[in-house]
Amino acid sequence: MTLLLTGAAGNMGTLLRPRLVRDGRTLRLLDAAPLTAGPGEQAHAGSVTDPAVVAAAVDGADAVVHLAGISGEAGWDEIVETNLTGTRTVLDAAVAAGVRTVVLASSNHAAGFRTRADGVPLPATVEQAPDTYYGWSKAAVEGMGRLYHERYGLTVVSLRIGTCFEKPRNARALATWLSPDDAARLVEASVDPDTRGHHLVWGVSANTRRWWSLEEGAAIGFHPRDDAEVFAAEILAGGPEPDPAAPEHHRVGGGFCDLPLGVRM
Ligand code: 15L
Repeated sequence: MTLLLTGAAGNMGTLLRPRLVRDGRTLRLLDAAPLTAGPGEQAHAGSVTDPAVVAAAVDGADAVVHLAGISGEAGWDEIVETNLTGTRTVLDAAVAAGVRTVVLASSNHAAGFRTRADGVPLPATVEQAPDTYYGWSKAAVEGMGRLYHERYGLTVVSLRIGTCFEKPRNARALATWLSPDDAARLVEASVDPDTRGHHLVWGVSANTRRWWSLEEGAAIGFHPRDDAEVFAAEILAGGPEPDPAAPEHHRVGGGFCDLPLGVRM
């Protein structure tokens, strides 16, 4: 089985690589930034907006995990070029190469203005409400995934990823954290040959303070095991409990909802 990771040198790519390498699998890595392939890996250099580069990387792949993109607020042109043109290039190449499954890294910020008032647990299919140009680009990526599924029968799993770092870093992330191990479980469930069709799933761990639904993930076999609560004492450091009614904790996108539009973070 050959699995292509775009954006393999980025934050999530770096966390996922060692967790996705296994016997019988070639992990193909694509990034514009330099990469050194380890055992079981193959490196491809270049941009996801370059059709020739992407076609070569996708050739022979069974599934693509498309992580490449700008991962926070930025100027309009760079967001459109990298996140939208990049995703279109990857989807076109996947269809041309007969790839079975494309996993799209969306973000909670596609629905950043949704709140606890929209449902607890909040369905992964809750209507989009982007909080930034970045969140809007992820909403568009989800729509593009749906388009390519409907047109070409490609299996597409869009992941509304929460906060994926080695450890949660603030009180909000006690609810929104996606542990690296759970991120790998989510990718494995998404690329499993039994997962077919179109799916929209929250990328979140089994956090005690989670308020986003795990139901859609469970439907494709994603069963997270980690809980950010083990870091709660360290993060809250004896301070007050976070107020779920405060905007940071009430809105899906937290502080992104107040960022100036188009300004790189
Ligand atoms: C995201 O989409 C970002 O890529 C990441 O850096 C975090 O800010 C995350 O959302 C979050 O909401 O915590």
